Amino acid sequence: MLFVLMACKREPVSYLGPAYIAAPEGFAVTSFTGTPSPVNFQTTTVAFNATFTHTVTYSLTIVGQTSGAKLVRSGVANGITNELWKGEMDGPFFFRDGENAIATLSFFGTSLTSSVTINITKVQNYTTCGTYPRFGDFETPSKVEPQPIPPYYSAYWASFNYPTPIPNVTQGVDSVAVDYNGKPVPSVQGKKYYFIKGLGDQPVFVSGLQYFGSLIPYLNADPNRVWFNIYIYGTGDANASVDIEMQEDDIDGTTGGYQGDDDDAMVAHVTLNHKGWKLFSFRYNTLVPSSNLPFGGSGNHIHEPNRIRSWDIVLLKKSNPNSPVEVYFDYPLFTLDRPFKPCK
Ligand SMILES: [Ca+2]
Ligand SMILES: [Ca+2]
Repeated sequence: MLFVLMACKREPVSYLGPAYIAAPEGFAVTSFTGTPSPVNFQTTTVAFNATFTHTVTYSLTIVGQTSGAKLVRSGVANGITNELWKGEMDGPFFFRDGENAIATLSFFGTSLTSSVTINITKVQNYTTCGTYPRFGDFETPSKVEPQPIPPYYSAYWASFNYPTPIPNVTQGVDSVAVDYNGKPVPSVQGKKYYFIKGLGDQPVFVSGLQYFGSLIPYLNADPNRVWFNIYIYGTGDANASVDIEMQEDDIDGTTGGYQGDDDDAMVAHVTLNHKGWKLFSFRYNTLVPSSNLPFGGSGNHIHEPNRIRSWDIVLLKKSNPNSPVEVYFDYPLFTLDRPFKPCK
């Protein structure tokens, strides 16, 4: 086998630019494996190995058959040796527990492909990548949505439309929502996400959701090091926007906890004019103090991420008070020193 590969290397190949080598006539994949399958990414890693008859530009594309999650790696070689996959993905969509992922080798200059199937029993636990608001994957609706008996609110999440409903607003956990354009909203992580939609009863404000569980351990005190990340689905409607408000218990505050008229709410303004799911990441020092004096605009204006005690995501109508708006979001996570990227 070694002799054959070496002999083949001497064959003429088509160079189409410095990084592209097309497969010559007679090109073949002589082996391709991805092991182990099934795989539990919380305890192990998949290794891909393959041999080709010739050195060629190849791509290894892994696609989750339920999630649509995708990872692509490319190279120029006559095979791949212990190419490790820890379950990470390129785009916003996460791989899912229980799904099959098909890994396909494709090559420059030929339609030939070769595939193997990896069954994922468990995806990685990405909550270990940072400080994770409890139940922030929204996979357990009873831990997020108000309950029909006291204490009304869930343990960590409070809907602004409960217990007093806001007219013309619906919000909660979903997995099969359809947006105002008639398009199904796919799940980006796991099977569920949170949504807020409607016209509300005010010109700008529609509704919101608050996380008020303790962020334990408290976040790092350096606003240059702390990032907030969240996946948000947009429909391209520039009328739709959200304010993400981090509520601090300022160091000079007069009363314990966050007081809207005495402490900072540090805000990220996000216009939802993108389409589909997108990961947004904000460095904490880029957030701006709220301009709303009784609601976070009267603090010390010092970024104190270690003093965040709660945060809100608030849906707003940015330009047209008569047009209803919508937002879908999932997997908020605070990270240190870098934006969230599926980690090891
Ligand atoms: Ca989720
Ligand atoms: Ca402050």
